[in-house]
Amino acid sequence: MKYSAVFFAITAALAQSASAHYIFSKLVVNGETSSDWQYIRQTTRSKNYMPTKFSSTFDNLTPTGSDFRCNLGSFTNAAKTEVAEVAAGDSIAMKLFYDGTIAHPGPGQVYMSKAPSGNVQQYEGDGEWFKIWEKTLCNKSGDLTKDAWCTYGMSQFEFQIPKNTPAGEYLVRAEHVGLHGAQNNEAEIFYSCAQIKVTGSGNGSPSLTYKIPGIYNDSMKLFNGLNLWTDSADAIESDILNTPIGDDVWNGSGSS
Ligand SMILES: [Cu+2]
Repeated sequence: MKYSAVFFAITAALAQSASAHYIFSKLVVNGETSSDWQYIRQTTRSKNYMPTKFSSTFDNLTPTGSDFRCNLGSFTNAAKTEVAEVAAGDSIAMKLFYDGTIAHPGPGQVYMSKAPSGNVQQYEGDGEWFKIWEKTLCNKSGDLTKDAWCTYGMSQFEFQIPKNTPAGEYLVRAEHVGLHGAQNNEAEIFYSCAQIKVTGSGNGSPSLTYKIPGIYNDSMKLFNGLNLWTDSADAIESDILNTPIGDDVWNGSGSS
C-alpha cells in the first residue's frame, strides 16, 4: 500500500508538471501523428522537461547557447531521427508530448532552416532561419495572463509549409514563449526541431533571416521587463514588434 501511495503521488506530480511544462515531440503529416521523437530531435537531458530561460536556468542552457537551436544535446540524436517528406504548400503540425497543452501565456512561432549540404541529419542549424508561422494576441481585451494569447490551451501548432519553399531538407523549429516570468528576466522558452524533406518546384527566397542563437537577447523587453499583470495589451504588442516575433512571416514570395 505504502509503495503504491508513493507511486501515485509521483505520477500525479509528473502529470502536473507535464501540464505546466511542455515539449514538442510529435509530427503530424497527412493527418497521421508520428510517435514521440520519430521526426523530432530528442534532447539528451535526462527528462523531457523544459524550458530554457535567460536567467535562473536549471541546466545552464540559455538562449545564447548553440543548443538553443533545437534543444540540449539534440544534435547528438539527429542521425537516428527520421526525415518526414512534405510537399511544399501542405500543412503539418508539431504536437506536444504526453497530451500536453500550452499552459502559459505568450506567443508561438515556427522557423525553418535549410540544410546547406542537403542532409538535415548532419545539419546543426548554424545557417539561416526564416519564420513561417506566428501567433500572438488574438483577444486583446481577454486575460493577458491566459486566453488573450492565440496559443493558450493549444496541444499542437498547425502550419503550412509555404508553397514556394524550395525543395530540400530542412529543420522546422516550433517555439512557444511563456511570458509570465518576463518581469524577472525569466521568460520560458519551449522549442524542438523536426527534420523534413520538402518536395515540389518552389523557388521562393525568404527576405528576412536570423541566426540562432542571436535571434533573441535579454535587452529585449519582451523577454526581460515586460509584466503581464501590469502592462497594457498595446504596450505588450509594441514589445513584440521590437523583436523578431513581431516580424512578418515569409509567405513564399521572392525568387531564388
Ligand atoms: Cu512554466
